[in-house]
Amino acid sequence: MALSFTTDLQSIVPFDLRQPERFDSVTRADFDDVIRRAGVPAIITGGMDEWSSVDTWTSPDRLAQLLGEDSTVFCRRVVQDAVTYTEDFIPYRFGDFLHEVYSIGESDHYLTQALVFEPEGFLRKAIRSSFPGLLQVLAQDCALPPFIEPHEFAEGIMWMGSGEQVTPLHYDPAENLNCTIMGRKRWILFPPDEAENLMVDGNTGKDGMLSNMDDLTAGGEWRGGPVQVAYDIETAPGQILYMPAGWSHHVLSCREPSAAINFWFVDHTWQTYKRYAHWQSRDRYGYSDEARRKPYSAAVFAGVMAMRATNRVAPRLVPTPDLEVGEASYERQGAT
Ligand SMILES: O=C(O)CCC(=O)C(=O)O
Repeated sequence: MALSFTTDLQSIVPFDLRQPERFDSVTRADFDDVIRRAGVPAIITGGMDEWSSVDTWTSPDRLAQLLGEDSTVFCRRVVQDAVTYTEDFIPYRFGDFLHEVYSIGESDHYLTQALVFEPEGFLRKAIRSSFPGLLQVLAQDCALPPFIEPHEFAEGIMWMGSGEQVTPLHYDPAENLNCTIMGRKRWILFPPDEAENLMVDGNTGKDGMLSNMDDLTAGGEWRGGPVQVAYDIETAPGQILYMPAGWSHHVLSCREPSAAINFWFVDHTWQTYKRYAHWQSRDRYGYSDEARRKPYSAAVFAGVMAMRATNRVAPRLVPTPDLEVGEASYERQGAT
């Protein structure tokens, strides 16, 4: 059974699928004290009021004007029944991509991980070397959500596709604010301590990759372990999905063009690192190892706090040359 945007997942799985709490007009204090502290996914509205892209990117004209049709962007090859996540970033002419997305409504390419918002300080240098392209010019139609500050995020990157893209079940080590500009997406989310229940076929869960939702629901039955907590969330333009660190997510784009920018964070609380460590401290079979968890989370927490302090006191510590639109400093071409 292939999980599609319209699959009635609740009729297949033996656990309740939850809906996120929704927040409007979030202040800095609300974000830290209520949303982040709760440690579960949430939908935030009102945080993208400054984004003209929500209105203007519904047609390709503005994007073509900003980036230029002859610019090169880097795309991931779309695999419908994606079993695993493959970062085969393919250089592609932006004008051709726009035509596929808006006019044909079908494309084998998924523009992912294009850096639009850069962090401050030395992180800037680190981020530059690991991302496939710089589309910073697009930032002028978007904005940092008002409840975060430039030194807090690691990167703000773009995702754009013609519809029906799949990003298979995986987790990321940082908190995430995923801001939808165009199109709807469905997110199936599980907290870090469910990771063992999502691994089938000998998958260890290392490097953030877990089983695929299609495998987990093959034959119309749940094939994973005894899951207690899962969310089934739909995002729409103007909405921001907050996802805590380490949450496994399987993402399906609806059958319409989609664009989003997500912000990953480096500015965390001790709670976040305890969660992060939950899935990092695994034994070689992929099972969570309680004894390694505490020292591991303490070490990661100390490391990130040091990085954050350095980033604050020494902004621009390592000067980075400005790049042109679409120019890449990315060195992992062909990597998976
Ligand atoms: O939108 C997608 O296809 C995937 C997004 C994602 O994995 C993320 O924001 O972490």
